[in-house]
Amino acid sequence: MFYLTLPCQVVVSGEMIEYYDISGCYIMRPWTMSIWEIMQAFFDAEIKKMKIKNCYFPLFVSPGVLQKEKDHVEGFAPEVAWVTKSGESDLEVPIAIRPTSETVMYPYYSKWIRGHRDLPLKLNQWCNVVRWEFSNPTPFIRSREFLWQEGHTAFATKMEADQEVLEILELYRRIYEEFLAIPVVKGKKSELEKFAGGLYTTSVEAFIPHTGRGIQGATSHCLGQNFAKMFEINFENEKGEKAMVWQNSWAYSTRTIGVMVMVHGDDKGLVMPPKVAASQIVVIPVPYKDADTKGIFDACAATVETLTESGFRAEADFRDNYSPGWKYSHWEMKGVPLRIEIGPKDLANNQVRAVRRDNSAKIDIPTANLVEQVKYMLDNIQQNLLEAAKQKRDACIQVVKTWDEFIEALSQKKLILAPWCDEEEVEKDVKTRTKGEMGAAKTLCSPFDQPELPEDTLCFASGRPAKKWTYWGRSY
Ligand code: 86X
Repeated sequence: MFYLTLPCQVVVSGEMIEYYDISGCYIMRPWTMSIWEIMQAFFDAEIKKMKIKNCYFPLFVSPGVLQKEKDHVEGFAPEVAWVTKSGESDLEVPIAIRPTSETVMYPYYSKWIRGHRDLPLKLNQWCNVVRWEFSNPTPFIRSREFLWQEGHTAFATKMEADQEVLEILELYRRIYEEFLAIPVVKGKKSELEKFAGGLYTTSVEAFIPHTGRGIQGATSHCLGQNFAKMFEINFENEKGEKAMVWQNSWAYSTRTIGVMVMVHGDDKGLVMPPKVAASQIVVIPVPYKDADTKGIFDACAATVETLTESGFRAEADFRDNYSPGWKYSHWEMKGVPLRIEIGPKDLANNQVRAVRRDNSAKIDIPTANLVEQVKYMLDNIQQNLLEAAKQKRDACIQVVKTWDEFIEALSQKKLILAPWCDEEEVEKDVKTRTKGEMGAAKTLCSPFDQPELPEDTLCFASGRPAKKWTYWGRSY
C-alpha cells in the first residue's frame, strides 16, 4: 500500500506528529500546531471582515437529534462514535460525539430565526470532530479525530448564499496558494460527489504528483433549503409571509497540513513554506577547536535577536550535545526554510552563511545586509515552492478525448481533464469500469475556469454530447 502513504516516518522525525496508543489518533506537536494557528489567524480575521461570528456548540449529540436527518446520517452511521458509560454505570441514553454539527446547531437556528431582521445568521466554530473511520488511518489525511472550522450560515435569499459560497472558496484558495504554497483548482463537485444533504458543493482540489492522486482541499456548500425544511428554519419576510431560509456550510481541516507535507516533502524530509513555518530561520553555531566559541555563540544570539526584532520567526540551536552536522540534518528533516551557519571565518568577515531548504543554495550574507537579504530569500522560497508545485502538477495534467486515452492516462497517474456529458450513471459506470486494487477513478471537480468546449465535442466515456470539462482521477 506504499502508493497511498503519507511519509509517516517524515512527520514523526520532523517532530510534527507522535503516534498514540489509539489507532487513527495522533498527537499534533508544536511544529504542527503553529501551522494550524497561522492559517487560523488568517481565516478567522477574514471571516470576521465578512461579519461571520464565532460560537461554540457542545461536542455531544443526543440520539434523537442525530436521527432527525436520518436520510443523510444513514450512510455515515457506522462512523459515529458513542459514549455509553459514566464510570461503571451505563448511561440511560447513549450520547453521540459530533462527526459534524448540523444536527447540533440547526435546532437553535430554528429557535433564533423568527423574522427577516434575524437574517443573515452567520456563525463559525473552531473545534474537533470525530469520525470513526475503518480504512487505513493516516496522520492528517485520515484520522479519527481532527480539527476544523465549520461555518454554518442562513440567508433570506439564494443570491446572498450563492455569493458567500464563492467568497469562502476564495479564502480556501488563498490558504492553499498563499500560505501552504499549493496550487489548487476551484470548481463544482458532480452530483455523485457533492454533499448529499445540500444543493451544490464547491471545492478546492489539490494533486499529489508522486502518488497520482487528487485530494479535496476544502469544501463550501450551498445547502439550499433542504435543512431549513428538516429543521423548520423559517422566517417572516418583508411582506409578512412565512419563508424558508437559504443555508450554506463550509469547512477546512487539519487535512490541509497533510497535503502540504505530501506536496513539498522530499528525500531529506519536510519542507515548510516560510509563511507557515513555526521557525523560518534556524541559526547554528559552528565552533572549531581553537575558535572563539563565545564570539560565535554571541553572534548567533545577536542574529536571532536582529531577525526577531524585524518580525521574522527565528531561533538558535545552542544544544551542546549535538554536532553541527547532526543539527543540519535535523533541521532539514523539520523543513525549516532557511539555515544560518556562523563559524570562525564568518565571524572574522562579519558575515553569516545562509542555506536554503528548498534548493540547497548557499549564500554568504554580510551582517549589515542580514534583514534585507533574509526577507528577500524567504519571499523567494515561498514563491519558488508554489511555482515548483505548480509545474509538477501541470506536468501531470493530461487532456483526454476518448476512453482509451483516459485509461492510458489513468495508468500513468495523471490528473485527467476530459469532456463529460455530466450524467450520474456515466460517472458510476466509469467507477465500476476502473475498479481495481489502486481504487476507482472519479470526478474531482468541474473547474470554474473552463477551457473552450467546441460544440460537437463528445463525452470521453459515453460518446454523448459533452456538457463540460471535468477533472478525473484517483483520489484520497
Ligand atoms: C458531511 C458536510 C458539511 C459542515 C461540510 O462538509 C462542511 C461543514 N458539514 C459534512 N458529512 C456528514 O454529514 C457526516 C455525518 C455523519 Cl453522522 C458522519 F458520521 C460523518 C459525516 N461525514 C461527513
